[in-house]
Formats: sequence, structure tokens, C-alpha cells
Amino acid sequence: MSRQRRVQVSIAGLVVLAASALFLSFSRGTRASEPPDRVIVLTASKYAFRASGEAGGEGGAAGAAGAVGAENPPLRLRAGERVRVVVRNAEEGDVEHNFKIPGLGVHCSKGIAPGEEEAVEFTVPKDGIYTYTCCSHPGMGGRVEIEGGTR
Ligand SMILES: [Cu+2]
Repeated sequence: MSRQRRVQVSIAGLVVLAASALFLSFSRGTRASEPPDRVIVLTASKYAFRASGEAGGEGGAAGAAGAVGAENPPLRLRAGERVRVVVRNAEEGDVEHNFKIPGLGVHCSKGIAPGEEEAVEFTVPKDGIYTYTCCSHPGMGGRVEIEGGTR
């Protein structure tokens, strides 16, 4: 092996090492973000939210995963849990929706176009009654209730 060839081989080795280090740091970063305790899918159509997933509570949001429940159901959550809400826009017309929970750090983002979705995450506080709404259509939305809360 000539000296030049050896230099080329070690450069290739360095590139591979750097690439794997980069890959490892990325995958570690992904693992570090903990999965939420609960995932709720809110589907917006006909100017109302409907829930599927583990939104909890009888008479509230859909009990069984995948079932579609009442319009603008209360979201019954447990104090301290990490919740991910996926908001899907299923309007047939050209209507954008949006999502916020004042008081829980979930602010309006850009509009969600029909066929698109957006996810938000928050940690449920110890108590309180909050409301979720569409930012553009205040009539869309319901209560966020905290089980085991002090009020
Ligand atoms: Cu809306």
C-alpha cells in the first residue's frame, strides 16, 4: 500500500466515524424526548371538534380508541401527565382551523389547512378548569378538566 493510498483509506475511515457519531447523537436525541402519557386526536369538521384516542371519561370524549365521540367534548386529563393533542382538519370545504389552550402554554399557531394536522404537547397542571378552542372560530371547543384536581 502506497503512502497516498493509506492516507485516502484513513480519511474514508474518519468520514465513516464522523457520520456514525452524528447518527448516534441524532438517535439519542430522539430517545431523550419522552413519549407522552396520553395521545388525543381531535378532528375538526363542520366547525366542531370530535375526539378519538384516550381522552377519558364517560360522556366525555371518545372512550374507545378510534371511536368518534360528541361534538366539542370535555377533555378529561390527569394531573401531571404529559399529553399530546393531534389536531386534524377534516373539513371538506376550504376552511382553516387552529388550536389553543389558554393557561396551559398552548398558543395559536398558523392555520391548519384541510387534510393537514398539527400536534401540541403540554403537561397537565395540578388543578383548574381550562378551555380549548379554535383560534379562528371561538365556538369550536370545550373544557379541559383535570381529574383529581382540587377544583
Ligand atoms: Cu376553526
